[in-house]
This record gives sequence, C-alpha cells and structure tokens, in this order.
Amino acid sequence: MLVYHNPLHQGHAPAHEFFRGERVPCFESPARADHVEASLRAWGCSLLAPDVDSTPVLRQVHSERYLKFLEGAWQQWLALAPGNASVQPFPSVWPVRTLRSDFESDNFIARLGLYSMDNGTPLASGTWAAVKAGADAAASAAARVAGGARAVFCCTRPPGHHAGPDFMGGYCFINNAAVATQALRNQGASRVAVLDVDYHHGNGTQSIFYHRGDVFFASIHGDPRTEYPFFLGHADETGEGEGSGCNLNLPLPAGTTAAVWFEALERACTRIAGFGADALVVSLGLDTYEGDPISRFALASADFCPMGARLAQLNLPTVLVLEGGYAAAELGINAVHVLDGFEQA
Ligand code: OKP
Ligand code: ZN
Repeated sequence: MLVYHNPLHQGHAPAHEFFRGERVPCFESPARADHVEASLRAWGCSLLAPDVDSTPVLRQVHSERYLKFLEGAWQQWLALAPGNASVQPFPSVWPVRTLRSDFESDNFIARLGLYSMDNGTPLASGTWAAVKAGADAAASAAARVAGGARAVFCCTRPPGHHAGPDFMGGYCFINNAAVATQALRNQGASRVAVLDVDYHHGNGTQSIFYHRGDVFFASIHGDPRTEYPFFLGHADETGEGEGSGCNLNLPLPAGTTAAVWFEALERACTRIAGFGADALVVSLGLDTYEGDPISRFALASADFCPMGARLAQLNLPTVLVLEGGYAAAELGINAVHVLDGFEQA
C-alpha cells in the first residue's frame, strides 16, 4: 500500500497533559507514529514524504483567523514572558454561551481559549510545522487516490478529527481527514464518504461538513453521554440544510466488544453504500483496541484485519488517515492489521 508519513511530527512533542486533574506525560506522543512507521517498514512499505502543499485546501476547511492564530501561536507565547520556551501554554477561559467569540482579545491566553474546545490540546514549539506537514501528507494521499490509486494510508500525528472549522481540541489542530475529503472533492469526486472508526466521536469532521450534501459523515464511537467529546456525537445528529440525512452517529456503550462493534460497522457501510460516494476517507483511530489506556472498547489486535477487509469491500478509492490509538507499542501492528486486511480483501 502507498503510505505518506509526516517527517516533522516529532517537532510536536509537548511534555504533559492533564488527566483527572493530574499532570501526566502526554498520551499522544511521538513514539506513536515512530511505532507505526517501524511496523509499516517491517511490513515492506517505503514511506513517502508529502509532495502537495495543502494551503489552499486548509483555507476551505478552517477559518482564516484560526489558521493565522495557529501559525503564530508559539511565537506569541514566547513573546509573552522570558522562559516560556520551556513552559506549555494552557487555556483557562472559554467563550461559552452569552460570551463573545467574534473578536480576538489582546491577551494570548484569551485567544488560546477562543480557539480551543478543551484544556487537553497542548501546543509545543514545533506544533505548526508538524500539523502543516500532516495536512500536506493528507492532501498528498488524496491526490494519489484522485490520480487512480486504490488506497493510500496517511501516517501522521497529532490526530485531526476533533479540530473544527475554527478550533483545536482533543490533541487535534488541523483536521487531516477533512483536508483529504475536501482535496478529493476539488480533484473530481462529486460525493465523498467519511467513516470515522476512532473510539472518540469526530466532532470536528462532523461540524465541518454538517451542512453539506456532498459529504456523508459516519462515526462509530464511545457514547458521548459518558465519553469525550461529550457535547457532540449523539444519535439524533443527522445533518442540517443541504446536509440533512448526511450524518450518521452510532454511539456504543463503554465495554463494547467486537461482535457488537462490527454490527455497527455493517450499519455504517450500508448507509455509505447508499450514499453513492466516489471516494472514501477513513479516520483510522485504533483506540478501540482493548489495551488502549484512555478508551473503553474491547477490540482485539486480530479484529483489525476484518475491519480493513470490510472497509475494502466498500469498493471505493480510499484514503486512510491515522487518528488516535494510545497503546503506542501495539499501535504499529494494529495499523498494519487494518492495511493488510484491506489488501487481502
Ligand atoms: C483524541 B482522539 C482532557 C483529557 C481528554 C480527550 C481524548 C482525546 C482523544 N484533559 N482527552 O480522538 O483519539
Ligand atoms: Zn480517539
């Protein structure tokens, strides 16, 4: 399988995040992608460097002011106080209901809150370079698929599916799956389906396409009544306006095992087949794995092979984009299982 990787991902290496009120090492670590790259090479893949500039597509899926903030954020943070190079910026105030989000405060921490959905998305010195290279990898993968490739895997981190039109969140800054989707649309696909199999609902992707009839978004995830991101991903969200009927959420309870998970996959695939897409984007989160430290589904490593096979049976030109998966040492083999299952189908 053709694989694009992100040669700059290691520059995004924040030291810690907050978990149940405690400061802990980041679950979303450079080691994740390092393990996937090692497993891909052992499987026989060579990894391609991005060869497309995603800038025009980025402007189609994210707001201009958010992109501008993200690109300059680390420099603004450094300018705030001497010594900030070794400190992580941390949002502490958000424009929730009744508060104004139509202008940028002069205060950096206020701007950080304006553009964040949570306090769990740490910025580092190399974040912009890493997320831009990740978007370039996603656009490169889409270009190959638009050019006739059967399937291309985009091996990148940090993930993207929680990032919305104008906000970061859930370790995500740029929505790589949305970039791939929009790039496929730009290059001739009339309709694109996005299937998000990460444990967490892809709120960002849903929001970016919620009013659009040319993109169908389906997601199988931990029920947001108890799981992050809590405030989106419920079964009654079916799309609006021209996007009415183009959004499918399949929340499942914590503890869900393979048999039930694959029933949901079947429902998602049936709806995707009915949509009549020209191409498929898979938000490939592997945190449904039973060993994942922050998620609560119970898929075994071997279950990722039939997952890949079922995705292939949709018989659509496919971009697969890496999202979550925090059992870092097992992440590589689980990713290869999906890709191998896809190719064997
Ligand atoms: C990203 B992806 C906040 C901790 C909450 C949210 C999990 C993000 C998962 N202090 N972390 O969907 O795998
Ligand atoms: Zn996840």
